[in-house]
Amino acid sequence: KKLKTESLSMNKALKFVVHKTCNKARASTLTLPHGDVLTPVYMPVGTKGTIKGLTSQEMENLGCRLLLGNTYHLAYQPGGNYLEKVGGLHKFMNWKYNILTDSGGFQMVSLSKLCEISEEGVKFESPVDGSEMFLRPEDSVHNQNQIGADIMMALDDVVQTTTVGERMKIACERTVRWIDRNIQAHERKDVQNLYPIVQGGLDFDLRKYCLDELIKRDAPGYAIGGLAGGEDKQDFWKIVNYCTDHLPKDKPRYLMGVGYPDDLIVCSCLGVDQFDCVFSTRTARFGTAFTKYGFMRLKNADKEFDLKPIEEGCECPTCQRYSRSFLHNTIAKEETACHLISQHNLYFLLNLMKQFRQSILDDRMEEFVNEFFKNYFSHEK
Ligand code: PRF
Ligand code: ZN
Repeated sequence: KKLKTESLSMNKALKFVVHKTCNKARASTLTLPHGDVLTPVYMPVGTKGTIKGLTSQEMENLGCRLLLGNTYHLAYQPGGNYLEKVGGLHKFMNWKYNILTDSGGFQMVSLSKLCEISEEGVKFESPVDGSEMFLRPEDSVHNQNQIGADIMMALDDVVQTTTVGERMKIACERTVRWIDRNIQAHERKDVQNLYPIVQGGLDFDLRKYCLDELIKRDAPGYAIGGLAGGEDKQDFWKIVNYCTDHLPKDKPRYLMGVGYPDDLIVCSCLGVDQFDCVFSTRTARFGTAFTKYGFMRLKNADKEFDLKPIEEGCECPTCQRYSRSFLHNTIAKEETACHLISQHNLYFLLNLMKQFRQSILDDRMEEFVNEFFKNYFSHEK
């Protein structure tokens, strides 16, 4: 039976130019409808149309040119119809750069107790008011068309990474069956890009099957899903490496849900171009800051009278003005401290990717990576 697949790459909504490589790592420019994005890139997560605690203006000042929204949350609040009416999410949040929206697939894992999956789609029960939302691939794509994201994600069947056996196979095969429904439903191929998501857990044969099927659809870019869910690092790296070995070299690769500083470096070396994760801002709200010497717990007693910035030499707005002591003493009482630490952590990841990229362009990536790991696992503070 011949597959009736529509090509996704006929559009002009995405251009990807690789400027230079070092082994599998790439320094590229991803051109989207709302401007250029230099890759590898970390994409901050603003689930409901705001980055928790930061304004669009602050995100722009940090150098962010591509941020993430979530279809599931936006469909509830403020809703796809509403966003379409006001001219899309860009206008709604006054953001003139690019937006990527996740399909809602991940919520099958994060809200697994509140959802029911069938061949038709996924039924969610709202944790807020108990109301139901049915999300079929068609609904996810329609909502993302209304939101107006520059990059939309296909609805996939996501299961916990460490799942083995039949359920993992079903999820992988369903993700492949759903891809054509996602593509069919996409109404704005000339101005919005749809990325398929490679699933298959930790099983190389399932990954290969999924890769082959999705690559046939000739999409503008591809995501690697189903990782960062509690699996061993060794397994995680091998699957990332396997996927980047098989994905087209001339298209961007997005590793979903990965955002620890050391993982960004390793996976950029393995040829990943885009990352996202809520960890940087979530951990900031609990008082943990990223530094080149590893995580810093600002709540720890030794920070009480420590007048140094989070990281000496950091050029972020937080480190220009505030001390560890100030943050230590205000974390429990003030929203402000959470905002300031989030801002530092986002700057840290955006800047880390910028430095990594520059090291490729300057032919000194190996030195950069060596230096990063020497510091990151040292005992300094
Ligand atoms: N699929 C979708 N979103 C995701 C993931 C996925 O596999 C992950 C990886 N666990 C994070 N976000 N749709
Ligand atoms: Zn800083």
